Order: sequence, then C-alpha cells, then structure tokens
Amino acid sequence: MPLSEETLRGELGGTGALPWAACRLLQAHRSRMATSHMRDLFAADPARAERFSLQVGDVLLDYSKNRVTDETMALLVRLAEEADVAGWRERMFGGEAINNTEGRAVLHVALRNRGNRPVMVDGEDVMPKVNAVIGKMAAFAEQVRSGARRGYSGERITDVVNIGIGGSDLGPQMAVQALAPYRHPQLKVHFISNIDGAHVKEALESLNPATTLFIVASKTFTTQETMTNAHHARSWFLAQAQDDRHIAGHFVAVSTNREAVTAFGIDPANMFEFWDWVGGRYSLWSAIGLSIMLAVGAERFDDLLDGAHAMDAHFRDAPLDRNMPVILALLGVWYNNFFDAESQAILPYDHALRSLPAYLQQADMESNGKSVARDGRAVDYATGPIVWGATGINGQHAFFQLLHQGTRLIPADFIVSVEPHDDLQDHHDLLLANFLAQTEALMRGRTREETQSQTSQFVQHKVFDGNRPSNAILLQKLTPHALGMLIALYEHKIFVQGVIWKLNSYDQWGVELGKQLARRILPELHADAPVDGHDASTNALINRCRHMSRRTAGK
Ligand code: G6Q
Repeated sequence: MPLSEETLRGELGGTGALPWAACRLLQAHRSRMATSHMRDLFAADPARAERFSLQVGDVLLDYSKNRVTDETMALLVRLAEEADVAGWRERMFGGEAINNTEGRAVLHVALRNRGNRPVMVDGEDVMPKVNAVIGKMAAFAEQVRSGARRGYSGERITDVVNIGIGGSDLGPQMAVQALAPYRHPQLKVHFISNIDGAHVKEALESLNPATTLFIVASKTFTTQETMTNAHHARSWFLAQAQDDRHIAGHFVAVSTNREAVTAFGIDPANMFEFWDWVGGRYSLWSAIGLSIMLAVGAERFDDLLDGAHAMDAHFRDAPLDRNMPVILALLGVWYNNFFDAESQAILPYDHALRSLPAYLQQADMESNGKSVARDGRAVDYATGPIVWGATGINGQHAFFQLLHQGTRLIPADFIVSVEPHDDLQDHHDLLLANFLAQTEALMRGRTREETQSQTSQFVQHKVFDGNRPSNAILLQKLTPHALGMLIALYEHKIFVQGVIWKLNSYDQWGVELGKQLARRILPELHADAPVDGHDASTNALINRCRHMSRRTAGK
C-alpha cells in the first residue's frame, strides 16, 4: 500500500525532504556517495562516458560528469515513476487541463504537432486552427520578405519591430538572435520590451516609419508596458504618415484578445491569433513567433517546429531511463533536493545563444518558482532553482572562479555547436577547446600533488577540489531544427521537475501583485498631497519621487 505523505515525511526526516518513497533510498544513497569523487568513478569505469551519454537527432547529452552511478540513476528513475511522470506527460499531450489554477490545457506541443495527430481541447481538435494560423503567418511573411507588401509610401519594409514583454519578447528575441545566419539580408528585426522610454526611443531612433512594420505581441493585449510602447510607436508613425488609414499597413497584432486589438485600431484581418492553452513563456511556437518567421522565412520556421516535434516525440516515447528531458530533470532534482544546490548555470559556448540563459531563466523560474503545490498545500522542500548564466567563454573570465573554487555547488549546463556558421575555424577550435577544458577542470579539479609539482607557493589556494557537476550538450550545428530540439528539451525538463515537485508549472500568480501595486502607485506619483497609504518606506520613496520630479519639471 502506498505510504501517506505524512508517514513519508516522518520517515524522511520531516521538513525539507521530497515526499516520495524513492527519496528514502535516494537519501541513504546520497550519504554513501558523500565521499566519492567523479575522478575515481571515471578511473574505475572506462565505459562511463558512453553509458551516461544519449544522442537524440543532432543533440548529444553527455551527463557522465555528474555525481552519479548506475544506482543513482536507477533510483532517480524510480522517483520519476513514482511521481507518475509518464501519466502527467500523457495528460499534457492529451489536452487535459493540467494548469489547474487557471483551468487550462497546456498544449505548446500542439503548435509543433507536425504529424497532425488530433489534439482535443474541450471536444474540439485544435490542429485545423493551429495550421490555419501558421498558413496565414507564412503568407504574410512571404509578402513582406519578397517586397510584395510595401509601406504606405510604396517603399519596401526594411525593419520589423516586435513590441512585447516577458513571454511575448524573450522567446522570439532569443530565437531571432540564435538564427542570425539564416536571416533575410534586407530585413532587420528589433525588439522593444522595456517601459523605460529609453528603450523605445533608442530602437526607433534609426528607423524610418515608411519602411517599418510593427508587431504588437501580447496575449492579453492589456499589458501596460507593451500597450504604452505600442501607443508611442503609433504616434511616432503617425507623426510622419499623417493618416490613420496607413496604420493597417504598418501595424499587426499577435494576441488572443480580438476586441482589444480592434480597439487599438488594428484591423482584425491583421491579427494573428493564438489561444489560452499556450502559456506566454511557451509561446514562441505560436503566432508570437511571427518575428522569427519574418526573419528566417516560413520554411525555416517549419524546421524549428520540426525540431521541437522531434524532441516531443522522443520525450513522449522513450523509456524514462533513456529519455533526455527526464534525465536532465532528474539530475537537477538530485542536486536541488539532495545536495542543497540553489542554482543552475546555463553556459552556451555560442555567441548566437547569448540570450538563452535569460530565456531559460523565465521558462524555468516562472514555471517552478513556487512554494504551493498544485493541491494548494505549502511545500516544505526546495523547488525551482535560481537559473542564471551567460556565454561560457566570457564567463570564464568573470564568474567561473566561483564555479571552480567557491563554497557552493552549482550544476552547470555547457552547450556548444561543433560546426560553426562562420569560416573562422581557428576561433571555433579555441571555443571548443575551452568548452571541453572547463568541464574537465570542474570534474577533475587539481590535487595538492599536481599543484605542488608546478609550484610550491600558496599551494592551498591553487588546489581545486573538482567533483563539480556539469552536463555537456553538443549540437552538430545551430540550425533551426537543432534550436527547436534544444528549447523543447528544456521545456520538458521543466515539466518533469514540476511533476516531481508537485507543482502547477503553468500559472504565474507571483507576477500579479507587483502589477496591481504599480497600477495603484501610478497616479500617486503626481498627487498634490503627500501619499500615506503604504508602509513608511514606500510612502517616503513615493513622496521623494514626487518631490524630485517636480524639481526637474521646475514646479
Ligand atoms: C509568461 C508570462 C509573462 C507574459 C508577459 C506578457 O508566461 O505570463 O511573461 O508573457 O507578462 O504578457 P502578454 O503577452 O499578455 O502581454
């Protein structure tokens, strides 16, 4: 008979432990692993790298430089089985409303369901709608890219500006950057997200309204930052175009909110639709990806979807112990819940992937940064880690010191493509050599003996403990297909971890409070009388801002 959560908690030592029976075994195993060093594990087992590697299409994951043995992996897989990862996976793919606090299905997988297997939501197959929108996007993108669709003055569109924030910005921005080598040579894509007027000003500075196309990307079409920037862009455009009728040719919308789009003045014919079962941070595969399609073309956007679909198929069909997203997730749980690791580093060795850490930060932290389980109970174990990172090669000269010799254990994902897009092979060789050297150094460290053979001074400072975990993710080349696989890999990793931590990974109530308070404070910034409705610090800060902005305005 399965043990109750309360019984398990007692047996697992109470607070802090994950409430799954497999965790008892994992905890005991963790104690036994306390003194083992990866260096010795490699020495004892010549087949280790091969056994702890997995290839899916063009993506290779080598997870052998982790503090795991066969027993660890077997126990972790047992944990995944006990948490019913397979069942939840089916529920997600099957269109069940697994986002229980919002009563929604979670179906970004339907957006790249290239086989067109029916996906039912509330008794309706959503695939015809999905395909219709992709078709509409493709026709539109082709018109702009070919120059058939022109601006109001008859000139060709040369610049596309995506106005959006959060999920309506980070994904497309990251993907457009990642796929830079595939971009249309005469079309530049820009992104405006920040409400700070400096962003919109800077972005528009060098643009010509007559040759600029705006995409207002907002699922709700009510987001303050996006709507404020969009209104500014419209005024900027009209200051030159003069005639409201030209808006139709220069503004399109991506949204689920037809009414608000129409109220803004955008013709619904120029609206690209998506649905409430697409979460913002999982939406780059939807019409939110219009800027990506404009940049790289419909065929390559299809390749991106195909890549994600290939990872979806692997995730859905592969056994848990040979399943890349599941393995990545379990390793994360291992460090998060059994080694008290608080963060996870993402280190792309690829200039084109420089925005991947920020993208994954949102995907992961907004999904699993929660302290209430899906059933409403407060959790008393660690959930989502702090995700951070930057391009690895730059990081080596900045924060890697702490990875190597700091007091914290920071699991790190190293990502590289073996084949570069440019012809600077010597640069790429150096990049690869550093990528490989860093994971080796983190794992091996440097012993006192090795240090002493080189120098006799300050030996204790030059010893590296090593035994620091990393995953190496190798792509053949950063193609649209490979990028699709990579992103889907992380999406499913986050899903699996959410299941094990018993979370709803698809809501984001934590984002709401700040938004509400900002709405309340906004008019107070220009109030005549001093503000006193908040705590003393916030009151004083608001009043200081009132005072200082009046001084600037000369009032
Ligand atoms: C993502 C979040 C959030 C959202 C933005 C933009 O999962 O919900 O980042 O994407 O707040 O929202 P809109 O697309 O509605 O403007």
